[in-house]
Amino acid sequence: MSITGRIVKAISGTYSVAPDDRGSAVICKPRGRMRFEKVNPLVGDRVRFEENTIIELLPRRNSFARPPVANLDALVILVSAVPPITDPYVLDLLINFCENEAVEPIIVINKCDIDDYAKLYSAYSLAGFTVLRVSALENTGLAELSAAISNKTVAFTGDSGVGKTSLLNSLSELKLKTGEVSQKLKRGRHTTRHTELYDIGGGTFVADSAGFSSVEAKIPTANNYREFAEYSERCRFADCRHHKEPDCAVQEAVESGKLPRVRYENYLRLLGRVGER
Ligand SMILES: Nc1nc2c(ncn2[C@@H]2O[C@H](COP(=O)(O)OP(=O)(O)OP(=O)(O)O)[C@@H](O)[C@H]2O)c(=O)[nH]1
Ligand SMILES: [Mg+2]
Ligand SMILES: [Zn+2]
Repeated sequence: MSITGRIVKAISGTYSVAPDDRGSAVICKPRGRMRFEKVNPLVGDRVRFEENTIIELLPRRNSFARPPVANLDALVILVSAVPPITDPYVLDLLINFCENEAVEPIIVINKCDIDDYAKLYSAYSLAGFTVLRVSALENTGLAELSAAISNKTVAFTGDSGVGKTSLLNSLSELKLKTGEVSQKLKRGRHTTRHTELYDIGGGTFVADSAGFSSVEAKIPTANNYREFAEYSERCRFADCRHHKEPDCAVQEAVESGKLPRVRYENYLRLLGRVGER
């Protein structure tokens, strides 16, 4: 007899499934036909399984390639002004993935004990995003973050070394392995190597996964700049791309400081890339 559950861990084609009846997790492989159909189960996927075989993937609300997770309530994007310094363009790519999947991004500036990334904080707050400041090292800002993710299933994402696992440890009783940031390369060492969903209490589940050093894999669409909407209706042309068109209310808002310039510059860069496809 088959039962339903949720995938909580994925390591090279083997999955741990937590049954809905709250029994302990069961190690499963997808059944042969699913592999044949190239269905790729993800952490967070709801499945039907029988003994040690996943027999059906239930419909998803949303899914991501980076990190490889499904059915999120929010995506927590970690950034840092300390190596590995987050390029706002990478942040915008991740935000665009969220907009495509209608998942709310929560931007978290980590390592604020050293630098609180004031420029990024003001630009993304101005754009209307939730931006929180924390230090996983000194345990500051954790109450606000806990409140923002309370009772939700979320994933932490961001460059290797930005402090995803450290932050998860700080928010919970977990003692997961963390890694150093290479002084020479100013990059993390890819310490976390698989994706796993952790129950941190209060109905909150957090997926930790391998960090990345590039997200160029799939270019999202450029029309996802939510803060442009209230201005773009006043552009002279209904199909204004806010680039070289005259009487563009978006460009005027950027010039007058009502819209953050960094977002606009990333928008133009993305517009160019999308056009290349
Ligand atoms: N100063 C400071 N260092 C931090 C903070 N959070 C994490 N670190 C350090 O950053 C390094 C990387 O932390 P990890 O938690 O392993 O980073 P990660 O994002 O999980 O990295 P991957 O698993 O490789 O993707 C460690 O040396 C941490 O001690 C912080 O708030 N302040
Ligand atoms: Mg990690
Ligand atoms: Zn315009």
